[in-house]
Amino acid sequence: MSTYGLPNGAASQWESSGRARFHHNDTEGFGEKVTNMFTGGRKDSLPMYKDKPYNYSGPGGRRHLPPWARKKRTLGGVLAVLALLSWWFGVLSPLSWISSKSSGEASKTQSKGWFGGKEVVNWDERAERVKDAFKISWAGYEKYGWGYDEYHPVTHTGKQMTPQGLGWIIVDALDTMMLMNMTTELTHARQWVHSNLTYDQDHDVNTFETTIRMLGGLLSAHYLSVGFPGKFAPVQDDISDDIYVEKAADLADRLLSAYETQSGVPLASVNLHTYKGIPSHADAGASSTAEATSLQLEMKYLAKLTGESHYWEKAERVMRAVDDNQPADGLVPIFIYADRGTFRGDNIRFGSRGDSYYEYLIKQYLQTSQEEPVYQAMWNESMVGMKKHLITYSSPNNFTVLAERPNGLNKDLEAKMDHLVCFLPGTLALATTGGLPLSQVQKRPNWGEQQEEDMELARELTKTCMGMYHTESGLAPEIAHFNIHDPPLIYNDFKPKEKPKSPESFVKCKNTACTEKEEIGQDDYIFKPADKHNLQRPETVESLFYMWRITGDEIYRQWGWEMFQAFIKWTAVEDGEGFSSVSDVTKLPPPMRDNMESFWMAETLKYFYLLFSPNDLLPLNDVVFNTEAHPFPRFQMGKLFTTGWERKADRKEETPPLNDGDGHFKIQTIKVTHTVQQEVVAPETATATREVAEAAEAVVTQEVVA
Ligand code: DMJ
Repeated sequence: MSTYGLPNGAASQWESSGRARFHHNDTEGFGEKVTNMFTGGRKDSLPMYKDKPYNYSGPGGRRHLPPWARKKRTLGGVLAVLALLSWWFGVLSPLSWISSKSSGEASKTQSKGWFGGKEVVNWDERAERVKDAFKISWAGYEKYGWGYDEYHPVTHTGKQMTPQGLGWIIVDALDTMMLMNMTTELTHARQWVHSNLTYDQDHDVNTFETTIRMLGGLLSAHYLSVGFPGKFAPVQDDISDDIYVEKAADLADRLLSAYETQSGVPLASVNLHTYKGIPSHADAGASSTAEATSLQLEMKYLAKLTGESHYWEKAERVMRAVDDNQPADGLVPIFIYADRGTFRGDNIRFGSRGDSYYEYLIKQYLQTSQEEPVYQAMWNESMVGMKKHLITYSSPNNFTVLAERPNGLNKDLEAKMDHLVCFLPGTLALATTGGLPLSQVQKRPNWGEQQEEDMELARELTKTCMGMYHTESGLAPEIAHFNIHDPPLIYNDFKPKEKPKSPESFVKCKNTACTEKEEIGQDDYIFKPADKHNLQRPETVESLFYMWRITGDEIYRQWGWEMFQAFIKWTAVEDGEGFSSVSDVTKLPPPMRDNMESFWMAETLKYFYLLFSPNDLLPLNDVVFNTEAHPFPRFQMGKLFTTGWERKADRKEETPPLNDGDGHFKIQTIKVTHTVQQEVVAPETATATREVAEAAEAVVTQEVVA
């Protein structure tokens, strides 16, 4: 088989994507700690497939150890963590020679310190600290969990999700290793993919998760290795250059069986061996809307690489099925029936099960070099809908909140933000500028008030997401509930320059000399007990990355550094050999959950690294990142591909009235500002409904959510 080539029209973009500072091979250091590097995958457990190890509490976590072991490990752990932290922050600093060597003047910037002072920051050095965190995470996994799909860094155990494992952690991390130029580690991973990875396994897997992580991981590994020969961690071995795309095509063929439904909307799961789609066991068999509509970037890039149009057509058909429902104001309910292609329920949100539907609208438009305006139109509609129905403001500090309508657009607003929502501000900035620097696009004739407004909204939402990190540990919880004005203030009810604004900073001085400070924003939200965990999710640093690249405002890098330090400080496991998700960000130290999500290395550390690296490492206008942070090239459709569908001609252009037909729970938005409105909800109905909503929510937070 010949090497799969570059997509037409992408070559010049790739040539422009220079990365001059990464030349050396990375052979020293952490790799040497690994003792069982080539032992192969262990196959001793066959747990049920779980698309995310969301509620894993693990056998034998810290608290389950016998007292003698606990003591010994605690002492060892404390020493290890002390050593790690002091090394990290430069007290012992065996890495200080790296920083003194690598601190080129060009990478140093003068930033405004938190209280106005000047601070010289070496961002290259900070990117190296992220690489160190990746190396530690990878080395721990290599040593104790090699080949397993789940890794528990406290107990040093692993689990497979299918009999022989799916390469969940290895495949998801390939492109991060390439970007970080980690040749030794990549060589090992590539060998494993070549010798151990098979998708011919008689087991159900989640269609979406397997697409975004495995298919996405293989495709971006192909892109970075074949698209930039010799540039990103070049590996010398006898394995074919086509290794990644061949595995990707085999996997995609198996996944496509999920799309064999009457409507074309994919089923939630698929058996990889029998090529059989399987409906969700919950939600009356309906698929999650975000899951069904976040497969297109992967299938379309594969179609482009292989010239096989059926990948394209199957993925695209889903978009038509969704749009045929003519969702009001472009906002979609979070479930969709795969057989009929109709929505289930009215729950509208940009959090779990809604999120990447919106993300993939604008990214599909960008992926095919803006040749498919239908997706931009759908994105634009959804942004209009978001501003009209979902954007509100917290009380007392007017942080901008992207809320939910759990019972439909005509019903009450719930001011809840999943961490997952925090992808949106960065994506909004990307959509507004196409990924080009703001200073450049502002000079264009088509730039105007609307675009300025959207950038301002992106800034405010990023600040809200960053505000969620202002906890005891500096880590955000999974979900925050905001206190909002009563009645809610709604974005669209304010003129562009009169929209409520959050405070300039998260702290304020309590005296003129500013010797005493106070945090702002703590009264604006609460965390419910079931939502206080942190899964090492990437969405906020993802937005910081886009906001930095686009606006050039260094505050986003500074916030990223603060966040990164909190991750290092509180998620490092006791023996210093890895990082774990934690179960309560308000406790110090936050208790460990003993799980390292694959997106920690695939997404979170990748976005930190990109945030602190020079901007020519994967220029935003050359690539699109899939929802698992795997970069794909933008390309032209060429002769082989076309948008094979049109929106219904009889589209309803109107938006629904803001009442539910039977009088109660009408949402009254207010005009301009601060006019006191009357209570429009009968109190007893409101209380009852809130109780039901809270009960439902308690169930929801126990589920595995994307
Ligand atoms: C990732 O798998 C993807 O980013 C997905 O879109 C949402 N959930 C996780 C990260 O939080």
